[in-house]
Amino acid sequence: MDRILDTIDSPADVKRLSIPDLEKLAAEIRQELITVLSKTGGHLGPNLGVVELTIAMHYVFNTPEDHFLFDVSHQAYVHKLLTGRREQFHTIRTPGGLNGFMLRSESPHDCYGAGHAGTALSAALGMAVARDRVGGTEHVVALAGDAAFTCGITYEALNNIAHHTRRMLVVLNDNEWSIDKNVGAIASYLHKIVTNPKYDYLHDQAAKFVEKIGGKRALLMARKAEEAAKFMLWPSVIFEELGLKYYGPIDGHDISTLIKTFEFLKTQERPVLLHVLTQKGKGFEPALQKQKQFHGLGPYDPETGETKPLGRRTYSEVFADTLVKLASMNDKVVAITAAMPNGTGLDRFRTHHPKRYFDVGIAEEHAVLFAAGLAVKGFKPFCAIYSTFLQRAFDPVVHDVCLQNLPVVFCMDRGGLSGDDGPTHHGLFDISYLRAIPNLVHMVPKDEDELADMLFTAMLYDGPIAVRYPRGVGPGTPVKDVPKAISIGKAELLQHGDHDRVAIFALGALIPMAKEIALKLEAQGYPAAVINARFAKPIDVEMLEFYAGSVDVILTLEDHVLKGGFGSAVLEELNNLGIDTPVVRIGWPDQFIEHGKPESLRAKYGISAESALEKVLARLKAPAQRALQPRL
Ligand SMILES: Cc1ncc(C[n+]2csc(CCOP(=O)(O)OP(=O)(O)O)c2C)c(N)n1
Repeated sequence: MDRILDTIDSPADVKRLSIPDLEKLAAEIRQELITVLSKTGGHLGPNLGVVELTIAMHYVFNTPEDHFLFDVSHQAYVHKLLTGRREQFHTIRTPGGLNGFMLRSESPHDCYGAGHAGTALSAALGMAVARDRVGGTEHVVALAGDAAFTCGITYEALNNIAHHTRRMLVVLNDNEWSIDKNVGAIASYLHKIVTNPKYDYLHDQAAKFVEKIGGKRALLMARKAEEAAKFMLWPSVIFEELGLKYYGPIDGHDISTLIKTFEFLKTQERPVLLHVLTQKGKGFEPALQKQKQFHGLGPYDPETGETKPLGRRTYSEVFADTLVKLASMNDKVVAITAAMPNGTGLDRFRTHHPKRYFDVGIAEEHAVLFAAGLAVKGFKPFCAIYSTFLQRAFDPVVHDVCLQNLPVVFCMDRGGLSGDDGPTHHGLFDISYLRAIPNLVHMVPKDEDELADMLFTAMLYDGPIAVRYPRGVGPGTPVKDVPKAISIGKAELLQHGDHDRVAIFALGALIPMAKEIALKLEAQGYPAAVINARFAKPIDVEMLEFYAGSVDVILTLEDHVLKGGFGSAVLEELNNLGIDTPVVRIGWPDQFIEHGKPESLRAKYGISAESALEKVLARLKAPAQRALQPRL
């Protein structure tokens, strides 16, 4: 049977459809999402929840002239399907294919890219103010989930909106879920609105009204709608007090009501917030049953929703299991997550130590400040925040934790390339941004067992300390029952000979690559030592000095940008020592890396044994260009 979806090449095609056809389109989009994502993986639950909402937005507004901003933008797949990307949709999140988030370079309909939460309202306000300045007529619509309202910056925007623009629409997509169940006072507050017995009455009135005016001319409708809006309006203190007219809550799966409501709101000359209720995972039973998993996942069976087990424990799981153990040893240990209990593994910790577990919402700055306060009072907070999201808390890390030398542990999951999520989620900057901060120690484990040792070391250490570990599974090294402490700033010599010509200092996940390079160098007559650097700060200066004085080339390997990274730290130390042994650095170049499979991205950008070998051999074979300088 012909699909309506196959006739949608742009939002103009959506506008031509009748309500029954729009409903049919919604069902087809759901099926498309379930089928395609079963192969590519992705944010299925959030997108199943916004199908009708996105259709209605495109029915009423006109992108790209009007602007849609989706908070995080993990729920923008439907928008992609309706804005000329239907034929490429099967490539989503695959190498060279569509990105899983909004991307300005991907389409004129993506006016604003995102991947981190809480950005939509502020950016939308900027666009609305810019429009007002030049007398534009376009609409700016920011769609944000209920969890975005746990982000501080969302309130920083709300604090400004009414003062700076008369026309902007905020759509609060309330499904009561973040990735886990949404938490905190705001979540309870929204829940109170939608469960208030008065709501049913108001909703009925609104629905009746919308029914009555259906089909009348737009102007008349707008005027009547204004009247009827009294019924829809819920005197919600928080948004109204902040100067936004509040409407709702309305059923986010009722296309007809959504369209009529947007048509009315479009006429409003004031900032408004529309509260829409949706169901995350709607239309796919496994996604409704397993909300957390289906927020975002890899490939699954499109019939049953079953996923393939990974076989080994992930780094996140090893982290969480170790922390459970440490908390049993030390009653000062507490764990903090910023809305990522599942992703960080801390849901396991919550099961064992519920009173020592804190989910603070999508609030990384607050998480770090909260940890600082706990540390002041003698607790040992382990702050589990992905490398990419800790960027948001840079100032509290500097100003509150490190400046006061507080014993907070930063556990940075997804340190390194994140793969198919792409540039918003790669954790490629943390060594650079943390290495510059006095007092902070930065560690990188080579395997699961060393991660456990590093967490134990962090528990004992009386100061700020960070550990980064990669996404997914590690090499499968068994974890000892009892972890051991590692000396701060001491590297581990993994293999060496009597006449090494090269010293390879590698960090974390790149140790196997270091061993492969050493084998290849050996085969060409250049024996090489392999060092597990362990620390990006402080680096093992003694080991570095020893090898710099005896080998011809030093090679550094890191899953991190070269600028300011581990290799840069090595160069700085050599410079301090007055040693000019040539250094070949392998790491990510000075550009944002697209999404893709880690192996192919590494090959493309030269983070490979072959590329390292070529560069090292070129150095070894080049005529000596250096004279050893006396030590200063
Ligand atoms: C700064 C930041 N922290 C954490 C995340 C991880 N994250 C992605 S989506 C999400 C939950 C979003 O929930 P909500 O906004 O309610 O949208 P829904 O998925 O429920 O539609 C979180 C915590 C992020 N993207 N950005």
